[in-house]
Amino acid sequence: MPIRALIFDVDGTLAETEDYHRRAFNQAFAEASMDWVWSRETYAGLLKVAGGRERVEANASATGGTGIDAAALHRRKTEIYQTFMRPGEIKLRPGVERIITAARARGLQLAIATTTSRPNVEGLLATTLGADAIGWFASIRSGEDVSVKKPDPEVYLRVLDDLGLAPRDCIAFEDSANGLGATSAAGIATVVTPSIYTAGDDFTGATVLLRNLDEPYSTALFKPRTSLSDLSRDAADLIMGI
Ligand code: XBP
Ligand code: MG
Repeated sequence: MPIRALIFDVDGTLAETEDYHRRAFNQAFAEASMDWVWSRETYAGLLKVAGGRERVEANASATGGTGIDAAALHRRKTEIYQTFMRPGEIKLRPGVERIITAARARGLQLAIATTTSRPNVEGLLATTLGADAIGWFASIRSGEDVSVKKPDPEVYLRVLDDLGLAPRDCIAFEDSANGLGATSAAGIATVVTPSIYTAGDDFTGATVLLRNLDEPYSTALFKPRTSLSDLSRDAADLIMGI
C-alpha cells in the first residue's frame, strides 16, 4: 500500500523555532513587568508541557505565581513571535524543503499537525517557503483545533479525518517525545529528527531516528532491524530522498 500523505509537526521539526518561542515568552513577561526570565535550561524542562499557554500556567503553579493572565500573556507572546518570522532569520531544517518538494512532485498530500498556534504556522511557512506554501497543505491542524494537546493523538486524528486517510496511508515527522507519543497513539509510522531542545528525549517507538532529513539512512541513529519494518518501499525512498 503506497504512502499517500506526509504529516509534519512544526516546532523543532520544520525548523529550530523553539528558542524563538522562548525569547518571545521572555519579552512578553518583561513587557508585563514580570520577573520571569526563562533560561534555555529552564525552558528545556518546561517543554514537557505542550502548548504555550499551558506552559505559562504550569510555571505559575510551580512557582506559586498568582494573578497571572496566561491567556493574555500568550496572545502577546504570539504577536512577538510573529515579528521574529523574517526571511533569512528562520530557516527550515536540512532536508525539509527537499522532502516537501519530492512529495508534491509525487502527488502526495501534505499536512501539518502541531501544538503551536495557527498564526505561527502560517508565519513560518510564508517566511521559509513563500506566500503560496500554505496552500500546499491539504490539512493544517494546530493548538486551537484540539481539546487536548500532544502527546494526546487528537491533532493527528483530526488531520487523518480531514485527509480521509487511515494511519497506514501516512508518515509523520516529529522531533519530540510528546510528538512521538501522539503519532504512536494515532498509529502513524514516524520519522523522528531530534531538535536542539529534544535531543535527550526517549524515542522508543520511532520508525526511523535520523539526525536530520538529509542524513543518509545508512547512518541513522536508529533504524528497524529488518528493512523499514512495515513501511513500503515508496515511503523508504521518500524518507531517504532517493
Ligand atoms: C511545540 C510546542 C508549542 C511551542 C509554543 O509545538 O509545544 O507549544 O513551544 O507554541 P509542535 P504556542 O507540536 O509544533 O512541536 O505558544 O503557540 O503554544
Ligand atoms: Mg515539535
